[in-house]
Amino acid sequence: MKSSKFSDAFEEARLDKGVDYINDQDDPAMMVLGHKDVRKCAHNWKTFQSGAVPGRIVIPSEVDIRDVRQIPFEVDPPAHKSYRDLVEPWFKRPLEEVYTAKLTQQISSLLDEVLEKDAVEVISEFSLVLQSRALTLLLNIPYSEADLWISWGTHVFRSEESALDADKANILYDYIDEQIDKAIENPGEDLYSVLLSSEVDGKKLTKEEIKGVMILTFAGGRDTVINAVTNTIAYFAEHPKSLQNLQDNPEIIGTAIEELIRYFSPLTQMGRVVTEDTQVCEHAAKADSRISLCWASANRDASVFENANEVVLDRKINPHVGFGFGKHSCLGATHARQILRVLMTTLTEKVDSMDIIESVENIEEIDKMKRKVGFDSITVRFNKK
Ligand code: EMZ
Repeated sequence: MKSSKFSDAFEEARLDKGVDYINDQDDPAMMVLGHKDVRKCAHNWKTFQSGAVPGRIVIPSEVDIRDVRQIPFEVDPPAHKSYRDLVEPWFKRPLEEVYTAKLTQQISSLLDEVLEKDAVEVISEFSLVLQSRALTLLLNIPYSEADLWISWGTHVFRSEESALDADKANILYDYIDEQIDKAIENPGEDLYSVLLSSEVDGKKLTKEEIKGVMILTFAGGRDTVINAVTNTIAYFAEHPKSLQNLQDNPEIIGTAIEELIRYFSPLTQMGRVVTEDTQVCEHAAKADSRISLCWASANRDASVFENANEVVLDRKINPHVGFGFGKHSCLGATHARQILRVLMTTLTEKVDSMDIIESVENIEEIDKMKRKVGFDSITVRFNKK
């Protein structure tokens, strides 16, 4: 089977009941699987809240490794809007010309590096490096800071030993505390300083709130972006004609980005906590229980997507939920899309073909749920034009 094939792990349950149940650290969740139901529940923030105990809406739950609330991710309206309005313009900067030019320069020189090697382990030598360097642009801090983040590995909360590693999480929390203190002493034009000088509803943000925004920025776009980049490389390695197609028809790059996000669904699901006894497609959901909005399942719903299990790079209508849906849709989506756009463009310019030498799949496993999200390792030869 092709390395870049990602099958639909949820089809049977979606067609059969529309939901499925998983246990996660004794805090079970009812997974909502159909596209329409996922969007309906995401829209209904009153009944399905994000502002529960910090970490509880994440699956696997992070309540044991985190007590800082991620902002605006774990806040409900109306406070959510004030925070979101504050950070939104900053997270739209990736659309600016200077930002794109810097990102292009970063990705282009990284590709030049891997093109000189015989074989490249894509995650450690390419995607992790790319994500970390690009994050310096999003934070507007010196490029050299990326080296430290690269040393942290793919996931800021997960390690080889544990899916939820409190010691590892503490490295990030201490680092962010330090950076906030540095910015207080010596303000600059970086995200920390911008947040320190901002007000929400007439009040200065507290250090705790700033930490909440920063943890989200570091954690939310880490493994998700790394997987999206790695999976994109795997896809074009195995579909050279598609790479050629992008080169001949660069106008399809926009739809190609959306299609690859739909197909890979870098984030499988996100939870919500139920605030009152209710029903989700005729299944009871009790107050204070958890549901999950399963983006990966909704993105393969055949009643919405024709040939849902195929990658159709020029798919015209693509209401995917790969970046979530509703008020909490991904804050980092502009940055992520721009990374994929620059990556694809640069690949078409510099790379003739790519050969996968070996790959080990990364299967996300929670209770009985098993889903391929990317690779644990994938070695590729990049061939120059
Ligand atoms: C949280 C989450 C946000 C969570 C969009 O998703 O991403 C996960 O990778 C983190 O572990 O804390 O930020």
